[in-house]
Parts: sequence; C-alpha cells; structure tokens
Amino acid sequence: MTPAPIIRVEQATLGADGQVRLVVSGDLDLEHLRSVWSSSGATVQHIDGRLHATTTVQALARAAGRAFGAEQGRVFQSTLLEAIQAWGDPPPAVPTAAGLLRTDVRPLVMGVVNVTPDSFAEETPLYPDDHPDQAVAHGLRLLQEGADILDVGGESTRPGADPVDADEEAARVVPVVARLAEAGAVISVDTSKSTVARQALEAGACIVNDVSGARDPELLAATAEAGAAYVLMHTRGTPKDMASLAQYADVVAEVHEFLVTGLGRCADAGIAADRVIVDPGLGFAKTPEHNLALLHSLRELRSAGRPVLVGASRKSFLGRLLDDAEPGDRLEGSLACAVTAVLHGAAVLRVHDVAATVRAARVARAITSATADWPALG
Ligand code: PMM
Repeated sequence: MTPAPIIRVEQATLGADGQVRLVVSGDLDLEHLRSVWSSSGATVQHIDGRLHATTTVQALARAAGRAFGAEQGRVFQSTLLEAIQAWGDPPPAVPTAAGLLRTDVRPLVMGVVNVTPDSFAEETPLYPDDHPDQAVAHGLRLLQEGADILDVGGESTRPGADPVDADEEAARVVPVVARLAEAGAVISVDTSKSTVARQALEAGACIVNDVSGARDPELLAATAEAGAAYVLMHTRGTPKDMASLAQYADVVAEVHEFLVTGLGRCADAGIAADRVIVDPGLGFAKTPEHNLALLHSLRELRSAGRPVLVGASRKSFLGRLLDDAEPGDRLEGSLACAVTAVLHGAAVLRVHDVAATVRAARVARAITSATADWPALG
C-alpha cells in the first residue's frame, strides 16, 4: 500500500488562491518532493526530516502529483486536502455504542471523577471514605453543573505515581461507573489496563481514556469489541519515569506524528478512525514550556482529522505561571486554558471545575461561532 504522508497544517487562508503553510513528514522521498515543490515556486525547507512548505494549495497538490507516480500522487493530494479541511472545519461527531458524542455541535465538558486516595488535584480525596457513595455524589454534582461526560479513573497519573494493581483499580472504578451510568451519565473510564476497561465498559462506560498512548493491543481490542470511543493521548514512558523523558527537538511536530501513527495502531486493532479523539497529553512527559507550545499550536493537531481533547485543568505548569499556586488555587489558569482551547478548535475540555468551565466555554464559543446558544445535548 502507498504510504500516506503525515501533514500538519500550520496556517491556511481559504479561497481560490488560498495560501497554506504546512509541514510534511513520513515514509516518502522528502528530498525529491522538496526539489519538485521548489521548482514550482513554493518556499520549501528540509529541516530535521520534515519539509516546511508555503504556497497555494493547488500548486502543492499539482507538484505532489508530478513528484510521485499517479497512485502516490493521488494519496498525497487527498491527505493534503483532508488535512487542510480538518484544520479549518468544526470537529466531527464521535459514534459510541451508547450513541453519538456531539463534538460537532459545541465543545464538550468532561468532568473529572478521580476515585483515588492521592490525586494531586482534588482538595478532598473521593476514595476510600464512603466508597462508592462519595465519588458517585461528586459525579452527580458535576452533571448538575453541566458536565457532558464524566471521566472516572482509579489510578493517579501524577508524575512519579506508583502503579495500582488491576483488581484494586477495578474495585475503585467499576461501582462508580455502574451507578453513574444508571443515572444516565456518558462515562469515560480513565485507565491503561484492559481488564479494568472491559469491566467498566460492561458497567456502562462508552469511552476508553487511555493515558498510556495506545501501547497495549489488549486494551485496544477491548475498546474495539465494545464499540467504544477511544482517547488516544500522547505520552512517553509511565507516570513513574515520564518526567525524565520530556525532551523534544520539536514538541508540536513529534506529538502530532505520534498521534497520526497512533491512529494507525488503533485502526489495526479494529478501532475505526471515527471513534478516536486525540489528546496532546499536557503534563505527560512535558515540561511547562512544552505544554505552552502545544496549547499555542493546538489547532495544528486538528490536521489529524480527529476531535482534540485538552486536559490542562489545575496542572502544575499553571501553578508555575501563577506564583506557585496550589492545585485548588489555579482556577483562572484552568479557565484561560479552556478558553484558549475553544478558540483553537478543541472538542473536549477535561476539567475539575465544571460549572466555571461551562460558563467560560459558553462565552468563548459564542465568540467563535457568533451565536449565543449552548445547545443541550440529548
Ligand atoms: N490528565 C490526567 C489524567 N487523565 N486523560 C486525558 N485524556 N488527558 C489528560 O490530560 C489527563 C488524563 C491527570 O490529571 P488529574 O490527576 O487531574 O486527573
């Protein structure tokens, strides 16, 4: 099969003579493409295994056709046009076994339910006291506040955290998922373990939020078999060692390429592309500067064609920006990230402060869409 290029759109202006600035990488003869593009008048640089090109869409597509044979030229052209369209369009909806996630209508707010004794972000741990009642009550409160999705997790992923045994994690998560699903909530299970995912999906979850970066084929198989949606998040290593792996020559390019190749792993495991939501994984093997670079360039990740989830809420890079504020005192930082994410086309905001985020996102969305409504989603 002809390998598809990986194309990231940095900027595009629409119209017949629309200009586009993009970055191309992947398993193809980039030097050959560079020389053909250059001779067609494009501005092209070959830097560290990536082509950075600026010209009109038509000129790029025509030159790609000339650079390669007919078949590869066609693959290139359709990947190019899809990336440009996805960059500018609203995200598509995401089907799950429990119905459509309407990411096409407005940004969705995902409320965090950490069923752990040691979450850095929660003022009062939701576990083990009064388990599962306390966590369920918290989830119901977030629904009242306007959460569209509840993300239920039983393993802390803060940097340096120890892994939790699968049975223990399931015992924390599954009763909470069951009760919240019974109450009608759309539930994602935040886990990297296939056994936990399977039990949570049976108990009523319809999204698997995998913070390990699509590494475990068993977890992907469990997601595919259940017809669940899947959050593909960029990370490196494990929470235990990820801080030491936060080294990138070009963090936006590397995260984008990881997500595009991860979509291939999902497809190989039977998860259709239309079920996948992508996530830059803020704070996962990232320095504060990496997180800011990714938020700054968030729209570029839309070139992958999938809805983008952003989890910036209460994270430590916000503490750094706000005079070492504690997690519970980072609300303005979390809201600034949520608004920025909406303006850059994010589809899902994973947050602790649901009521405040809904209010901020409503205003940001009213500005981007020039309509004041915040449709209820059935
Ligand atoms: N962050 C945390 C946990 N799960 N899932 C996704 N998809 N994206 C994230 O950024 C993310 C996540 C860690 O934050 P927490 O300890 O506040 O839950």
